[in-house]
Amino acid sequence: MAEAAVQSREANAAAPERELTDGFHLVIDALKLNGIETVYGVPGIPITDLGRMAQAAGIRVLSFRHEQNAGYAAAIAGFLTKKPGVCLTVSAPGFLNGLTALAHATTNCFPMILISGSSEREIVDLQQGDYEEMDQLAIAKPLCKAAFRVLHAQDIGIGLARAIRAAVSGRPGGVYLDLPAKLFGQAMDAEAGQKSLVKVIDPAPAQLPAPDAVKRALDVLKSAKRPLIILGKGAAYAQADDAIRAFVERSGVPFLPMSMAKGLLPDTHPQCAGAARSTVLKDSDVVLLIGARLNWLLSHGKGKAWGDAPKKFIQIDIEPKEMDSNVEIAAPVVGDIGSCVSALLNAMGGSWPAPPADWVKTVTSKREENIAKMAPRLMNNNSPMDYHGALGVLRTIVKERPDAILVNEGANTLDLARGVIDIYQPRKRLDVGTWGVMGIGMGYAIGAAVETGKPVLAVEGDSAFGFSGMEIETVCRYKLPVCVVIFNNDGIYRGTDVNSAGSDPATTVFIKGARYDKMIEAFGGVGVNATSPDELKRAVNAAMDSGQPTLINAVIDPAAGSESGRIGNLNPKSAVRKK
Ligand code: ADP
Ligand code: TPW
Ligand code: MG
Repeated sequence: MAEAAVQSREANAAAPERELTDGFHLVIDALKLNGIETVYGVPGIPITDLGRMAQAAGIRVLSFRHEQNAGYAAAIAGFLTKKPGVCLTVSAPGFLNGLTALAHATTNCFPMILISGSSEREIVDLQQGDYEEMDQLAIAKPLCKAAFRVLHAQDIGIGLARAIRAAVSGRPGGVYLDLPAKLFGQAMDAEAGQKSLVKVIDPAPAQLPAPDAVKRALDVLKSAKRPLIILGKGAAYAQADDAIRAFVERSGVPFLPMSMAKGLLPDTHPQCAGAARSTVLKDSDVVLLIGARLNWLLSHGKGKAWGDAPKKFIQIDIEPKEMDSNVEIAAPVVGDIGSCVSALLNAMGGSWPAPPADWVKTVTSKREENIAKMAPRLMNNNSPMDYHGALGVLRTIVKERPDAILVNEGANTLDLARGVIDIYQPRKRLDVGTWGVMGIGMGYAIGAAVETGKPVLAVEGDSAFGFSGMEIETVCRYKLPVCVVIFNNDGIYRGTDVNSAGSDPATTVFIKGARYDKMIEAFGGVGVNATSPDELKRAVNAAMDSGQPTLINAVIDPAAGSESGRIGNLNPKSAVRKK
């Protein structure tokens, strides 16, 4: 090795005019050429210097405390920007830590690239026990949209180009890029290296729907007596906000936003059916899905939640295989949402009939009734707080600060916040997504603050927060405007369970009266213990005004929640154990 280095130095000396580049620099140049300005990761062999050099070259490199959180930051960066979020990890264990986030990105249709360093191929393939040995490419493959490995410096440009295009084109998703340690030090002629880079042209080409499909969709919609539009997070991702709003308003049809589509049109919009969800699902006769899948979150488009009335579905999605995934789609419209919605708008022509007035009235009055029922509960000033008292305060704060981004996870903390806190602008609510995963909290908060520069309010169950809690050091280190509110009910779902068989605590309870606010003080952030809605309001407003990293321990009555929040029905029932 040393001999080879000496020889190559001598070769350089013999031809001093020949400038060299190497794998490190080519990766950085390729990222910059493609407008990737931020990388989320954890340093270590073999990518420590890559991070250093990337930072020196002007890329923002954010170092996390755990790769999963860096990966979640990259995933949400992809959702917010339509550019792949990049996560950089070390080999085997770091790679595996990042892989959960990559799978999450794929499942949620967010564009993301996980770049992992890896060990020597020759040793890995012969299973000779290299440092952090693992066949990472094989492991990543089933969990992402595409997986590539680059062995030669001259292929870095094309490798990254493929990764970018795979992540953002068609249905977006996660891509794995494997960079073995040896690649980084490989030298090549600088000019040839520069030429080998690829700037991806039109990475996510528009996909226009067929005119026939557009006509069929409008015919079905026009035939409806009780139409409904469901907006999903694909619609939020598409950034076709004006076209979507124009289409929904022109149609006059009640709309139901899925959780991360809230704010495309404000939740307070007169057509919003969010507070009449069960009524519109049950009683609608034609349902137009825009960037939403008929998965478990929509009860697979059938069964009790959808009632007995026969239904016709119209579906707009970029992924043709999504059609008929659960039920027959009467009018599939395949294309990108911006193009599809614009095509629908154009084809609607000058006069489009309003939906039947009795249906609109039914939906509106159900909505008003439910909102009125909820209102007094949101105004209570109980101490310790219940969920509604605490959320009533946060609802007002978000109303007053509609450009703040809300991150939300937990069970009761998630389900109740989703219903109570109105969202007014697109892509302002980020949550557990398709898997209902715990642990996205601090990664999403950091990614959102970094990518948008907007203040972030993270509303976290005490259990949910625990999955990523160490990243409050990261929040403080980068001085991000993140306010974390922990709904501390001493446990998972409730803090009241008792172990009847021994002295260990019950499986769902945590330390009583824990003071999470003290954690952030260790890192110079602001910690507040809030025992009433009034105290909570003061603390959150102060945090949002100052932009200082803040963690508020909101003391919630341990008896206030319910098992699994709103999805307790998904728990399997024991055949022998009586509850
Ligand atoms: P939700 O959970 O909000 O219901 P899903 O994640 O189930 O949303 O659905 C999102 C859908 O949006 C996916 O089927 C995906 O293929 C689709 N999608 C994502 N981006 C686009 C786009 N730009 N154009 C069309 N469809 C898209
Ligand atoms: C990666 C299972 C769903 S919700 C939840 C867990 C552990 C925590 C609920 O308690 P929390 O909220 O956050 O305190 P609250 O208000 O109801 O008390 N592991 C992963 N994902 C999931 N979804 C779980 C476990 C779960
Ligand atoms: Mg809890």
